[in-house]
This record gives sequence, C-alpha cells and structure tokens, in this order.
Amino acid sequence: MRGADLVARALARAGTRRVFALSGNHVMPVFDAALDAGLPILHVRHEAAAVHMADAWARLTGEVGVALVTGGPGHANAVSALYTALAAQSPVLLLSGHAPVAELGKGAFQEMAQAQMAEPVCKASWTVRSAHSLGEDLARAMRMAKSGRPGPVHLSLPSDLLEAEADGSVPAKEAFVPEAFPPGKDEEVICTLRKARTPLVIAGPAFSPARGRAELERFEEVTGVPAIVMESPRGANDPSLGLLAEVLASADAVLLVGKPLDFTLRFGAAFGKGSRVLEAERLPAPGQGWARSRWREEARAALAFRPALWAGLASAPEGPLHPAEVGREVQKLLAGPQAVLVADGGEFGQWAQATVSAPHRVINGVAGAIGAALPFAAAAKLALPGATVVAMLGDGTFGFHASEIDTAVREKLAYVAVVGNDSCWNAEFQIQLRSFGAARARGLDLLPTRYDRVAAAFGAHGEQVERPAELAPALSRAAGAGRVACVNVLIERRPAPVFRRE
Ligand SMILES: Cc1ncc(C[n+]2csc(CCOP(=O)(O)OP(=O)(O)O)c2C)c(N)n1
Repeated sequence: MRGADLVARALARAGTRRVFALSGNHVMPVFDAALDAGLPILHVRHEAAAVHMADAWARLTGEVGVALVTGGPGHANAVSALYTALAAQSPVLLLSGHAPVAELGKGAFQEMAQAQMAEPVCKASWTVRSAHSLGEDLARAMRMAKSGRPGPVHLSLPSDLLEAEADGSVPAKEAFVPEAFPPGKDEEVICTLRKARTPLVIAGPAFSPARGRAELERFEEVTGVPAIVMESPRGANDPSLGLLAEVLASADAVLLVGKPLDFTLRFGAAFGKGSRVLEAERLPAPGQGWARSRWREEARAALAFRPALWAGLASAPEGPLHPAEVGREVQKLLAGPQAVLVADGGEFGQWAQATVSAPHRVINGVAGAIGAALPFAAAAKLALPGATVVAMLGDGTFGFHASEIDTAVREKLAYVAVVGNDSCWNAEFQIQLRSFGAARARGLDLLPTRYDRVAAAFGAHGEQVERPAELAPALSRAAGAGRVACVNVLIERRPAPVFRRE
C-alpha cells in the first residue's frame, strides 16, 4: 500500500463523503488512491474555493469538511479561506501536497514553509514526517478539528511519503471520534442565570447551523433565557438581529458559549455597566423550575425588529431596485423546510441578512471576508440536494469565484445566485462618503457587467432584472431552471441597514 492509499482509506474510514480538491503534482497519488478507496473528489477552479466548500459542507452536515490541494502556490491559495473557517468555528481539514522530505532545504519544486504559513489560521498545523503514520496523523487532525471549539486543521503531505510503501494500518473508526468536552462549571453558571433579571446566552458561530440553533432553542424553551448566536463582524449591528445592541445593553448576566469576548462585543463594552459575563465552552444542562418574566418576549421582539417601512417599500417602476425589495422576493423562494440562504458581500450581503431568513444559513461570518458565496452555495446544494439554495451576493463579490459557476454546471448543482449589481464596491464607497465626503468618493466603481451572461457562458441559466416587475418571474424561472442560475439585479447604492426605534 502507498502512503496515498493510507490517506484515501483513512478518509473513507472516517466517513468522508466528499473531498473538495484542486489537482497538482504533489497530490496526484491521492487522486489515484481515491479511485480504489471509493472516495469521491469534486474538482474546483481555485484552491480557496475548495476550502470554502469544505467549510460550508462542514457547517451543514456536521462532518469534517475535507479540502485537498497541491503544495506551494496551491497551498498558499487555500490558506486565505481558512481564515473564514477559523472565525466560523468550522471543522475543516486542509490536506496540502508538499515537497518531498528527501529534498527539503535544497530548493525543491514548490518548497515552502507550509505548516508555518497555515498555523495562524488553524487550530493545529503540521507536516507529516513518516509514510507509516499518515493514517494516525489524519485521524488526529480530524479529531482535533471537531473537538472542543471546532475549527480548521492543516496537514502537509510530502509527496515522497505519499508515493512510498507504507506499512501503517488504517486507523479504526473510533480513532476519528472527537473528544468529549471536559466537565464545565454548570452549577455556578446556571445559578447565576437563575438569579439574573435579564439573562442572556450568546453562542459562538459553531452554533449557527440548524442543529446548534435547535439546541439553543431547547435551552431557551426550558429556561426562558434568550439564547442567540452572534456570527456577524458587525457585532451589535448584526443585520439579522434587529435591536441587538439594546438587548446586549439590557442584559444583567451574559453567558458566552464558545463565543470570544472580542471586537463583536466591543471587548465587553457592548454590555451594560455591572452586568456579569460568564464564559463556557458548551451549553450547560439547564435543570427545571425556571421562573418566568416578560424579559424573553421583550428581547425576542427587539431582535425581530425591522422598520415598518420595509414591508411596503416599492422601488421606482423603472428601477433600479431597492435591496430590501430583492430580499422580500427571495424570501418567497425559501419557504421550504430545507431551504438554504447564503449571504456574502458588502452592503447587499447586509441587506440580504436583514430581509431574508431560512432554516439553514451560511454567511461569510465573523471573518468579514467577502468572496465565498458561490463555493458555499455549491457545497450547500451538494450537502442538501433536496433544498432550494439561494446565494445573495454583491457584484464585486461575484468576481472572486465566478469560475465556480463552471464547477456547479459540471457537477449539476442547481442553486440560484442573486447578484445585487450596483456597479460598485459599495461598502467601501459608503465609507468614502461618510469619512471623506462625496468629492473624494473615488475609484470604487465597477462596470455594469452582465453577470447573468458571464454565468450563461459557463452553461448556467441567466436572468437580467432591471425593473421591479421583472424580479419575481426571473427568480421563478431561475429556481425552476434545473441547473445553476444567476439573476443579475440592478440595485440602488444603499448603505447597509441600521436599526433604530421609530
Ligand atoms: C477578502 C476581502 N477583501 C476585501 C474586503 C473589504 N470589503 C468589504 S465589503 C467590500 C465591497 C463589496 O462589494 P460588493 O460585493 O459589490 O457588495 P456591495 O457592498 O456593493 O453591496 C469590500 C471590498 C473584505 N471584507 N474581504
């Protein structure tokens, strides 16, 4: 057995259903070994897309998402996407080919300090040193990705080890099982929440997938303590959480579950003076007999707050469209129990999150890195084939991974990409307007490109929407196209929504 066979068989033993990959000299033995191991490989158009897909797959399935790329520049391309997975607490395994051990330090082809390069954006990152240990290294990496606070792990796989005869064995299934959480201080935490008048639970992004939200909902039902997820880089201005800033300021006791007390909470300043802040890695067992107050309903009403204006908002009949109107129509597509919303980009991504909800939501998240929407949507369709998947993204954002439309066509992944096209990197343009004035708002224009036609050239279904009346029929045709579709909607350049009591 080659080292590469050990890798492929170990992945198969772990239950890996899909590997997201971009080929390259160093990893071709793994491609070859995957054939015999029955390991399906999905080939993408950019290494970062492979990691973004593994990330979305992990969030939606709860499995470790596996990406496989080549060494040197392939690895470097993949690393940027790990940042998003790290901030999203997403259990991703990045496997990168690597220059042969026998040639290290001699200037080998694409030789690079890969493990060091990935280290800042991973829970752990190392280079495998022996062909025999490839299976054990893989099992350890997968365990680490899911144990405790989940996150990405990187392994570099030297090509000579992949080609060498390996007499190591494929680890048993149990070797891939993540470690249980060590016992926390449940009693103390629960006691503090019980005594509080306005308690609040804030979970980290690992709780964003539907199963995490269901866990929080059960906790809230039993305790009456509002339990929310924060996963927006806008923190208290999270566009999907209405008057969150008010709720944070009103809480007298806050339990952070796998949620760092970071910039999103203004390092604690988002809470009222004298509020108690506790930290835990998992949700404590709630126990019974919780006293009820009006606080839960008040908090929930504040979080659901949206300006009344939006419901009746109508764009000019000749267009361009208000982004809230786009959201209102997209919402109608996402009525099913399995629907997935992907939101990405600057201001349009914020509008999407403010106006659309779905049972499953994958957003670029706390990392605040734009560009992942098309890979996210493709992986979402693969993970939940029966779901309607809609990605809402800005026109600037579309450009990052536009060629993944080709991947979606090839793999028959029928999602709908709705591009909010304002011919601008609007989020940054708005910063120029606010900070430097209209006379100095320069350099952020984009062309009014027909992204529907770009997508159509890859083989997708394309729709152009210039007037509000065209939107609903275009979305309906896109959703029914039976293949990936791109709806290019001309929108107004609006700043992201800000919520204030009316
Ligand atoms: C990887 C990355 N590069 C740059 C940025 C900075 N950035 C945030 S939003 C934005 C503009 C996005 O433009 P577009 O996708 O067209 O959406 P719009 O704001 O126009 O709605 C930029 C450049 C970022 N967040 N992430």
